[in-house]
Amino acid sequence: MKQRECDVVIVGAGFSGLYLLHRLRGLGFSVRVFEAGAGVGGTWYWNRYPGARCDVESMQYSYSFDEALQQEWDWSERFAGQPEILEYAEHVADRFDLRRDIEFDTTVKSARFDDMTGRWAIETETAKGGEALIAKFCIMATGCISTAQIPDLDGLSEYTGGTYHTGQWPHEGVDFTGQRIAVVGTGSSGIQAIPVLAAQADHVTVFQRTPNYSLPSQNGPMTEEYARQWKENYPALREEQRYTIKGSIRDLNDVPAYSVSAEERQAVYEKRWQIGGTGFLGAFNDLIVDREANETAAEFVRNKIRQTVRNPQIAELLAAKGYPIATKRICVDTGYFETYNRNNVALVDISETPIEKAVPQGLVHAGRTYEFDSIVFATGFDAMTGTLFRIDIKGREGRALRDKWRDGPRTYLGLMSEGFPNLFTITGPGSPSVLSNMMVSIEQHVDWVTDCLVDMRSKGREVIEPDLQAEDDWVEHVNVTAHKTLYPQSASWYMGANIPGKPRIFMPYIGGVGPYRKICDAVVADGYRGFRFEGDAAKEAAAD
Ligand code: FAD
Ligand code: N01
Repeated sequence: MKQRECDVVIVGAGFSGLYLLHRLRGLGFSVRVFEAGAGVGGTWYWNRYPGARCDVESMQYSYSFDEALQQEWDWSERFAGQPEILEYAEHVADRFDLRRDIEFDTTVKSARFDDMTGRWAIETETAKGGEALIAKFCIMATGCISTAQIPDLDGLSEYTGGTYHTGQWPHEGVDFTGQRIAVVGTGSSGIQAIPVLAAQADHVTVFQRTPNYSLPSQNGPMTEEYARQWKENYPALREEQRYTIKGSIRDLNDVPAYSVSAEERQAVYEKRWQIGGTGFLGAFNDLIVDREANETAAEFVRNKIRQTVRNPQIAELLAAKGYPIATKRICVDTGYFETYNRNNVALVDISETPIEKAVPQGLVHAGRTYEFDSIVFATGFDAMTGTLFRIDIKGREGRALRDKWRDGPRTYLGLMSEGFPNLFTITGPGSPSVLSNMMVSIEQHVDWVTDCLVDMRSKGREVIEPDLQAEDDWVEHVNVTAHKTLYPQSASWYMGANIPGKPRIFMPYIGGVGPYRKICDAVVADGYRGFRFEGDAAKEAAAD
């Protein structure tokens, strides 16, 4: 294997990797990006299932780092669909000439820290072989929900029809016309895909393990006026976004649910329902901390389902119960519940009895064999840690990341883990990441990391690593903060509950995007409190 060297290796060319490359290259670092896919865009490259769409408004789910970019790009809808977001990622890659430093169809298999040299040895794999590369810094821009999860069903390899996962959708699309199809899973992906699949296929059978709360997007074409309002005020609005709790500007009603009458509460929910999107959850300020308050929102959504779905038994099966609304990732849909009024859609409740097995002609559940031409798995991802664990990451003294994180991820600020010097994670566990508008969280992490690398270079510092105590304190803080909310009460992928055997730990940081940013900034202002450095002491003294 030939060996090259560079300052920074970035793994992943989604929105995190692209912005990292742009910033670091502009600052004079030598950078290589490795991307398993054949193109840029990450999530939006892989998740091409019909109906895939963003649920953060387009004007907010976009980069803020370049004023000309945000002025020149026009979004066609209030909530952009996957093809348009992918087009945007491709535009960014071309506009900033990023592709020349990205190696596509290249999977990073291992990253090992060499204690003697203080460098990372990275090994890649391609169809033609692989390569070893030495880098001072390694940045995992590998995404939080990028490793698709297909259930380990007995007999699946003998099934003779087509099988698809929403997160690994064929680029050429799939024509389901005239087919009987199964959809397994009713999370955000399933809920987006089912109405579109039902319009195309002959028949759709949905296998539902847990019903989900879903809000209507009320999506529509972007109006010129709305886009203009944003574009004229982008700098101020972007700054405001950065200090919000969710990374999005939403109308938050800062009063508790029970501070108003039942009628008024209904009216508040109804108004937000009609506006559409996740703004519904801003109806009252205690919905994620007070179970009774939460129940008022949950029951409102259930009643909407009961009003929409004609068959009362199906409506009751679809109405989520037993866990608070928003504690599993809230879904946003276009005509999801209405789809169950179609003659060609059936719902199978598998909450009590799991799918037994696959057979050559379909799936067996509760003793009945269902025949399908295709099965669509909308069964989610091994989130937050799964993608990192698929890379053989070894830190000081050969310690494996998967061993260190055996009982749950351990990071300082979601940025680094003790024992793994010069290894950063963008939107890693322990940061707001998946609880936020991720564009805002991505930009904040990329800026923090690149500023850190510039600071180290100016001071002659070679190695950065968090202190164990700082990390332990942060892990504790992340945990305590989560348990002040209702989130840990549901079996969500935030808790690792969708993967058999995964530790049940609330992985993202729920303290909010703005407060978290302030913490990260204060750490820097305090001389990178909680981190230690190795390097050129003389140069450092001169720089200070
Ligand atoms: P990703 O986009 O996941 O990119 C990571 C890249 O790393 C991938 O291309 C992957 O191939 C590559 N990679 C991973 N491991 C390796 C390896 N070992 N070697 C080489 N390459 C590797 N967020 C929101 O804020 N709002 C939304 O509405 C929203 N909608 C979503 C809808 C879907 C269907 C999904 C799945 C996610 C959604 N998200 C949303 C989250 C979304 O993942 C982020 O918004 C954002 O796109 C993440 O960008 P990223 O670059 O950090 O990661
Ligand atoms: O995955 P999920 P997803 N047998 O894990 C079921 C983002 N996203 O791809 O709830 C039967 O949410 C599982 O059941 P249960 C967003 O962050 C955003 O839909 O575990 N069923 C569940 O119903 C989202 O949260 C958008 O009981 C099984 C479903 O499969 C994240 O990506 C759109 C099963 C998986 O739901 C992941 O969403 C799409 C089994 N063995 C995605 N295993 C937006 O609109 C799992 N399930 C922004």
